[in-house]
Amino acid sequence: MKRHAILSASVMCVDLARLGDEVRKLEDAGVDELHFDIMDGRFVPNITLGFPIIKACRPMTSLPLDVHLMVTDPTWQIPILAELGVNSVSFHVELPIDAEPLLDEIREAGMEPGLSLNPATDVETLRDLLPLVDHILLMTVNPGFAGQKIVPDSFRKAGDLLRLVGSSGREIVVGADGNISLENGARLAEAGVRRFVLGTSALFVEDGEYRRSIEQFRAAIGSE
Ligand code: S6P
Ligand code: MG
Repeated sequence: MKRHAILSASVMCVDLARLGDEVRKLEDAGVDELHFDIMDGRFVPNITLGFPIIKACRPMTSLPLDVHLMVTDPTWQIPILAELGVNSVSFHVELPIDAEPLLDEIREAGMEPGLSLNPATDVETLRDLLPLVDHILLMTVNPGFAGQKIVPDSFRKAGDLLRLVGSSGREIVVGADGNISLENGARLAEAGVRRFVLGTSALFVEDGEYRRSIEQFRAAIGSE
């Protein structure tokens, strides 16, 4: 039976000068949620989106808003994200912080808690935290920039991660982020990935036909 994959549009790839039009176009095209990359120039060597962009988007759409925090100190951001109407949040498991209370705080604030994992990080680092998360974001490129090439080991790693999640007995959505093209998406879907962050590889392509891109992507990964 075909399952519905969650297609998440990466807002850092839209034409920010036309933010309102872009968000409406993405919703009409059938994306399932919007993905916001928040960076601090320290955890990754770049700075992209921030709170004002999320605030501007919230009243424009009923789509869920997912925030991917690539920052060294996510702790103070959680109440702000909740206030902005964000639906799900992930922060990086590599951070030298106590993840448990932060995951609890995200849930208590009414958002779905998640963890993100860099390409070099072993999936085993997630094991003890699985009871506390609703979703995991597997980075298939080193975070910081759109338009990179997938780290080839990502396919093996996706399989390992899906097996680890399966052993937890919990319903945890595994997503992938970075160079999610039709071909890479299809291979990751086969491994069991269910959420795909779409950027310049499959959605923000030259013709700007978002609806067609979404249909093509769903067909490539066998999503209803
Ligand atoms: C990268 C960020 C991502 C990108 C997305 C771009 O650090 O977390 O969400 O926006 O990966 O996609 P693409 O297809 O250009 O790699
Ligand atoms: Mg991201």
